[in-house]
Amino acid sequence: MEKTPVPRVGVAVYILKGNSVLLGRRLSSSGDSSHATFALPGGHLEFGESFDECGVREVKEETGLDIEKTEFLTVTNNPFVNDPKPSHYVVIFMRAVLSDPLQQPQNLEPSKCGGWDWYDWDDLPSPLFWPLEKMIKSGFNPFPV
Ligand code: 8DG
Ligand code: MG
Ligand code: MG
Repeated sequence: MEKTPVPRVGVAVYILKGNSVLLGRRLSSSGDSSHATFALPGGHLEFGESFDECGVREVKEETGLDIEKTEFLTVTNNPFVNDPKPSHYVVIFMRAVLSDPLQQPQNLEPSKCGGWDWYDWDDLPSPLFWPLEKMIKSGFNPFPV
């Protein structure tokens, strides 16, 4: 029998450096709505993990970067029900800063990401992953006021 699909929890991290954030181009199956769009580092919350632990772990696994001062920002509900492989994520957005401001990101999961780079908040690349596009268009800003 087919398993009933359920929403999963994602954690995505805005790493802030000056006026910039770290984004990478997602590589997924073509037809998937996120393919080739720019997204934040992040991934799935594991059993027993805190949001902070998940953010720190995913950033380290995907970019090699060490982050600190992780803070919860907001949560969004993201159904990807029209994708070829439908999914649904409740996504926790965090912000953080680099432990060592001189540390450079590495592309540690080249099958999932085309590479990481810093992008000025006022000049973000396109196309953004739609959950990001949507939250930014609604006026969301991850920088401390
Ligand atoms: P894992 O095996 O390392 O745990 O997972 P992953 O391969 O790193 O997962 P992911 O796709 O990067 O993140 C999980 C889901 O979170 C993703 O499929 C959809 C949702 N998500 C958003 N916005 C963002 C975002 O900006 N970045 C990331 N990484 N995930 C996001 O809705
Ligand atoms: Mg990951
Ligand atoms: Mg990821």
